[in-house]
Amino acid sequence: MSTPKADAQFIISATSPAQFPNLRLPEFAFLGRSNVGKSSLLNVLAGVRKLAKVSAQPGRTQAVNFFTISESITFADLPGYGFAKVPIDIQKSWKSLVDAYLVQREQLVLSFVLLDGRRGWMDKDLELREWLIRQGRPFLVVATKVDKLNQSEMHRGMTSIRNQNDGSEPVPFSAVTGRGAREIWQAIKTSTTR
Ligand SMILES: Nc1nc2c(ncn2[C@@H]2O[C@H](COP(=O)(O)OP(=O)(O)OP(=O)(O)O)[C@@H](O)[C@H]2O)c(=O)[nH]1
Ligand SMILES: [Mg+2]
Repeated sequence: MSTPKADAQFIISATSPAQFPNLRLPEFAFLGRSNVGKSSLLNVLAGVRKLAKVSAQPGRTQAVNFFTISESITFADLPGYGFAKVPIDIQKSWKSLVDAYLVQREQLVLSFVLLDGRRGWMDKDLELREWLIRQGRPFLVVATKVDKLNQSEMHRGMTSIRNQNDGSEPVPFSAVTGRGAREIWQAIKTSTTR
């Protein structure tokens, strides 16, 4: 895993739990609102620009996309929530797919909960947080798009995110500058060698 850029592979776009692949590798999930930057983060970590599809149109991905990295871990790019224009029946199918994933997935070792650094926690994010805690699922909060924040906005944003996360520090991340990628890789390595 020392050269994560070397080998990132797309496995499957699963639209139902029956399609979740059984690769027996430690898995990391990317969760968060639509458009928050999940696919962009995954691409930066993998060192491949267009591995996971980044879209300007929110709410497009309604599947769980699986990738292997150097044949040693898997990444699961989950569909984003909270996009108001998505029809209610699709929002429901999203919920059942993500619920099934988070309940069943034995190989899931750590989830990344992504929050827009400018917005912090929104209602749906807090619901997800409660849900992960109730399920006993470990997670790390990542504040995205911090390249858009100046120093004082950054300070305010991180403080507010931390305060609503039992004092746990979020990782500031930018897909534009690459800031935070090292810390996130460190968290991945720590969870796989535990
Ligand atoms: N400035 C800036 N823009 C970003 C960053 N990360 C993502 N974006 C932009 O935000 C938009 C959404 O990014 P995605 O990575 O597709 O977001 P997503 O969370 O995967 O979205 P869904 O798949 O729809 O849930 C794209 O236009 C990205 O280029 C970042 O760190 N900085
Ligand atoms: Mg995406």
